[in-house]
Order: sequence, then structure tokens, then C-alpha cells
Amino acid sequence: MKFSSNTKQIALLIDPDKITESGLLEVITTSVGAQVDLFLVGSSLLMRNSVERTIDLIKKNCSIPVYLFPGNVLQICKNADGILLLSLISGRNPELLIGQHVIAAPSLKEANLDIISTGYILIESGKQTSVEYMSNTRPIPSNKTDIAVCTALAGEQLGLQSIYLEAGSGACNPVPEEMIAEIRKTIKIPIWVGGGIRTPEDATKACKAGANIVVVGTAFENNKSLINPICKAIHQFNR
Ligand code: 1GP
Repeated sequence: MKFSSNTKQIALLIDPDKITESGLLEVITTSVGAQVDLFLVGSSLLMRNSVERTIDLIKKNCSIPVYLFPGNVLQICKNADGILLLSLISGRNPELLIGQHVIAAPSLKEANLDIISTGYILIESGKQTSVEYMSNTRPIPSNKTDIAVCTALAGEQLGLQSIYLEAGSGACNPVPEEMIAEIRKTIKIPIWVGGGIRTPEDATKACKAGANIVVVGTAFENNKSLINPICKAIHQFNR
């Protein structure tokens, strides 16, 4: 995957548990029309492991790249184009900083995926989210911009390729714009922003503050007609 500091991209997150086959086909058709840049596939917790099947269906029906966004090592599969290899650097859970990566390393090497090493930073967003509970880590308080900035900077200094600012799926409040803006001023690597983005206005605010890739999942699960206007809001920055 190519990042450019001058362009804004949209990543559409698909939780395989939350979509039917016909729903996914509809999302694919709409996404092609709206020029979605990337699909992410994964979840904090899956009741049935249909990641591989979901990716197969996407690959058969369009050429939009598909990257894994795995909640755990069980969600790694070979048929994706790449993976966001997340290290949860806002937390102090060694398993999610390095432990699970060691376990996944041989299968990742064999799968030959495009690996984007990413510092995953959870930001407090109004209520406890699945990712907070499942990761057994505490998010950075939303008013502690300095902690978030130093965490992102440490991730960049460690050589990570990107930073993901995560409010959590279905978050009450997205990551604050001031926090995104301060991090943007401090680091050079691309910034993903996701969690609780529901409207074109939310997406515009994240882009203006400095997000390179805006990630949206829940809003599209609830209302597929939002795909077009949210994509437009993000891509207008590229004109
Ligand atoms: C979750 O950041 C993503 O990991 C997307 O969040 O589902 O709230 O859009 P939403």
C-alpha cells in the first residue's frame, strides 16, 4: 500500500460477523462507485471465523485492496493483500505489544502479506469499547494530548510505519481534533483515525486535523447510503 502525505484516503472496515453475503455485495458495489481506497477486515471478537470467506468474496468482486485488521492471531489469513500489524503502544499488555507478534511471525512470513507495522493508540471515547475490554488495556484520556503525542512519537522513533488513533468501534466520541492536530505536528508518518466517525462532517474534521486515512465501520453497517457522502468529504481534500 502506498501512502502519500498529500492525499486523504478512506478505509472501510468490515466486521465479518456483522454483514451478510448480500449486504457485503452491496457494500462492494457502492464502494467501487465511491472509490473507497481500502477495505480493512477484522474485529476485536468474532463469533464465527469467516475472515477468509469475506476476503474471498471481496477479491472476486472488485480490485480494492484488502488488508487484515486482526483482533487476534486467529484472524490472520493468506488471501488478503496485506495486514496492519498492530502493536498496542498505548497499553501495557505485553501480549499485544510483542507476544502475539512472535506467535504470528512464522505464518506471516509464509503468507507473504504486505506488512504495515502500526502503533495502535486507544483514546478514551465516552464509554468502554470492545477493544478496551478485550485488550485489557486502559485508553489514553481524551484530554491528555501530551501523553498521546509522546506515545505516537515513541512509535515513530521505534521505526513503526504508521500510527492508528482509535476511539473504538461504535465510540460515542471520535478522537478529538486537537489531539490529531498535535500528533500531526509532531510526527511525519501517516496517521489512521477511526472510531465513532458517523458523518461527512466528522470525516472532514479528522482530515482537516491531519488524518491521512479515515476508517469507518459502524456508520456504514447501519446505513450504506453514507458511503458516498463520507468518501466525497474525504476525497475533496485531494483535488
Ligand atoms: C474500529 O476504528 C474502527 O476499529 C472503526 O470504528 O466502527 O466506530 O467506525 P467505527
